[in-house]
Amino acid sequence: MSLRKIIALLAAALTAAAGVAAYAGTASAARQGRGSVTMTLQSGTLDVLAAPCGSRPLVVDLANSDSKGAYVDVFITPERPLVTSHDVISTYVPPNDNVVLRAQVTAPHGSAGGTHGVSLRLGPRGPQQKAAVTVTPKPSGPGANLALGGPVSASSTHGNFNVCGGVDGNANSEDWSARTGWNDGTRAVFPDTYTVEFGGPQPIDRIVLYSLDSARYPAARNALRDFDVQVLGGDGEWTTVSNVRGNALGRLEFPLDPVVTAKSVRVVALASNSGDYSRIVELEVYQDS
Ligand SMILES: [Ca+2]
Repeated sequence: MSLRKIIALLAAALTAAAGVAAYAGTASAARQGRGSVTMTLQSGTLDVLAAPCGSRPLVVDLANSDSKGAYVDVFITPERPLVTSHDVISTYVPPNDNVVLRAQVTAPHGSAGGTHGVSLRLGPRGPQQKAAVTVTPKPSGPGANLALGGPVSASSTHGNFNVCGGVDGNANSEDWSARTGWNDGTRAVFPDTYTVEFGGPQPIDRIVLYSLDSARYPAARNALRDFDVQVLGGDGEWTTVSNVRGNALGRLEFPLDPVVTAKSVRVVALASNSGDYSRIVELEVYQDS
């Protein structure tokens, strides 16, 4: 945490203790025209997938043009079925500086497609902005990637990564630094598992695994080396559909013939080429027919 943030939190705590309305400074500054905090939505549109890993952040920039710091509240009101990570975000904006806020927008699994608004208001009576959020239902049926958006779980996840990274629809290893992958959290300890569920038995006929393979992090030194691909059948038993040993490729495809009915697919990582972590850029499970 930066010194500025620590000071801001301490100041916010003191203000709260003194019973001072957190937004008073801003509203009054705006009225008096001596500089104030302005709110800018970084993008007025957002696409979310109606799945556990399908949420996306609304990014709000608060800029203070005054020579005095200000405490502000941003009130966030989503239209149904949208859910936001916060109803209100309170923050200190230092003088002549800006603060970036993020509120995660989620459409619950099973939501219908459509466009819905999220309104953001600076202070209880301040200026309002609206973001348009387009909800896409989770794909199903022939040709669908059933893994997209999860739900997904892992034996562990490194603190710099998100378990959703392996089912976020981005299979490009060049985006690894943007956290589009899963990295386990137990260094040099194996096995590690990464599991995606389908919410019920589904016929599946192809699994595609993207392990880390970029110009900077080539597969021969970073991809999963030894791993098993397993499916969970309707009987609750895990079955291994492929044993991979000595892999040095970034992308591997596992056709299932005949078609398998599975509730879940998991990768059990036994060793990686780097020797430290298991890394999956994307796991895809297809229902082709
Ligand atoms: Ca990904």
